[in-house]
Amino acid sequence: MKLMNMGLFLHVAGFVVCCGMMLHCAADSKVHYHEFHLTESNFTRLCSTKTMLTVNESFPGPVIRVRKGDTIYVNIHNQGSYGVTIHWHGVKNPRNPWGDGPEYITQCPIPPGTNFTQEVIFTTEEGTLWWHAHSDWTRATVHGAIVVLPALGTTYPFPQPDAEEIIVLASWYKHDVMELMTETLSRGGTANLSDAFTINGQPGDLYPCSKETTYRLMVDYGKTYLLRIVNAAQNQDFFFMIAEHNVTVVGGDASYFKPLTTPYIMITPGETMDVLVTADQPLGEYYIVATPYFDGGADDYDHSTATAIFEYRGNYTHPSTPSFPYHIPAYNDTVVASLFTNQIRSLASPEHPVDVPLDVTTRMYLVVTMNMLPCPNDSCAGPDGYRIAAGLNNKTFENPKVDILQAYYWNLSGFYEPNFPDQPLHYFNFTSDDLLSNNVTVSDPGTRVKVLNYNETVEIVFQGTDVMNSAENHPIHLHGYKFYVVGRGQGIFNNVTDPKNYNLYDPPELNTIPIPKDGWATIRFKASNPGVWFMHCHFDRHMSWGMDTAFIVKSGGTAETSMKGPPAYMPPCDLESFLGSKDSMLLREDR
Ligand SMILES: [Cu+2]
Repeated sequence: MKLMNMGLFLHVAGFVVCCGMMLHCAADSKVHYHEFHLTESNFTRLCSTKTMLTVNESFPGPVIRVRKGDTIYVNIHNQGSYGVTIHWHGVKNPRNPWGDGPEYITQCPIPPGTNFTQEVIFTTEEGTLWWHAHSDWTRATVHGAIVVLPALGTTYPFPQPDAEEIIVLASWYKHDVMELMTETLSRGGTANLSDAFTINGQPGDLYPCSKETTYRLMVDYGKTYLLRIVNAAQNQDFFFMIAEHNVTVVGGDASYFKPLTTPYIMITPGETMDVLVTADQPLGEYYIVATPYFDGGADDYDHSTATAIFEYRGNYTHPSTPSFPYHIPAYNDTVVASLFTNQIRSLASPEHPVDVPLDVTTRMYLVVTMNMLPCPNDSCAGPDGYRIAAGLNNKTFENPKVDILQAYYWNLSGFYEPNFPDQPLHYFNFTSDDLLSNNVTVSDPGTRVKVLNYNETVEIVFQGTDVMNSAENHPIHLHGYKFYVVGRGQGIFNNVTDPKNYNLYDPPELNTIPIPKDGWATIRFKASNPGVWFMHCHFDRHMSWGMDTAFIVKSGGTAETSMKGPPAYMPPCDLESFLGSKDSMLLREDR
């Protein structure tokens, strides 16, 4: 088996940092090397033990720490029993989609018993990001935080906190997640619910057999802590609160925000949030809670709540039960959830300016739907024996057999079609509650991508719908970019009146945005990162059901504006896929 090629290391030796348009990084940027060993090992939660895949036997996985502008090389050794890929969530990785990781988009899975080194290039990101498996539903157990500190010689745009803490929120399943997925997708019905949520790997006091291991954040009175919160849950938005303490949100998705002080945050899968909390309450123990925000109607959700403890050091009588937040929003309070999301603003300061595209050259209107697809003999577990699907503009994305990036780079035909539509074929009352007829519910499966010229300025309006009575928030995530969220609202987007209220002054710059239930959101970005970049709902079940597409961003005609070439070794795609293809360049064992 061919392993790492030395050419890559030679390449590293001659590495020249490319800082894009940002200053102050070239001189101090560093290159770091990491080894990720993916292995199956035993973990016990909720009184039951299971074997699960993790990186370096930790859950959550190891933390990657870099400074702004650094580059990392991560050698991923797959010692598990199925193919896996790793994605660097929120890292733009300019010109280098080869290191991005979503399976069948930028690479084929890393086969068991082999390794693959990814180059991950940090540029403008500063704050908290995360990495996770991007193959099937493996990310349930394969994920960890990325801390991007300010470049040397620069500081946070807020007072230096006394200490920092990473808080990773996740889902826990008693059963093997890959088996659950296989079963869900073969039945074609709804997905199994998680059995618990976790904070830094622990469910907390409200679950059986969990009290002894509840995560404790030890604090000193008077000190301020920076919490780097990651929502790594499979399918769940959370309200996150600390009893009797407000938090001040100062950043998210590795961007800075205007400080926003609030008793709660709503965080959606894929998002990160950096919040400050000052230990200014009477010495005691206070619950940290991550409790579901669920605004859907069609499927159920895990009603449980994860807790950790915000515990003051010092001499005092410890309570038998920590103080619990008494104003948790109702689980389905869309108003409160949107109120929070809509208040987030970019810092928009001289040190952290915004650069919102003003002249839009490509406009897309993407209707976000749950769908269904016919099933042989109507034998599936969805409505009328159909299988549950999902889509954008009624197109249900299907993974190709060879990843889109290699198919594009090597000019292999037959793996994708460059005809993803900019608009829905039919306009209808998207938020009506009677959208059950087959002409709106049945989608059109395929592997369709949208091709963009270099530096096009793109505006996408995402329109939430109630097709199949399945309106709910959808966290849409775009790889390879950060985008500005210039507008967000309820109901059907009005292309005359709503743009008048766009925020072009200080919109947040994010990589994941919750599209409100029965509402819309508008993003803008400049297509200045050539490559192949996935865009999908960050609820894993919706991603697997096809609420996805990919962008091919063409190169700009010069070396600096062109996609890099592939690394010397990429994980091989399934041999069968190449039958009939004369081009064997992908099977580059001999190169
Ligand atoms: Cu979704």
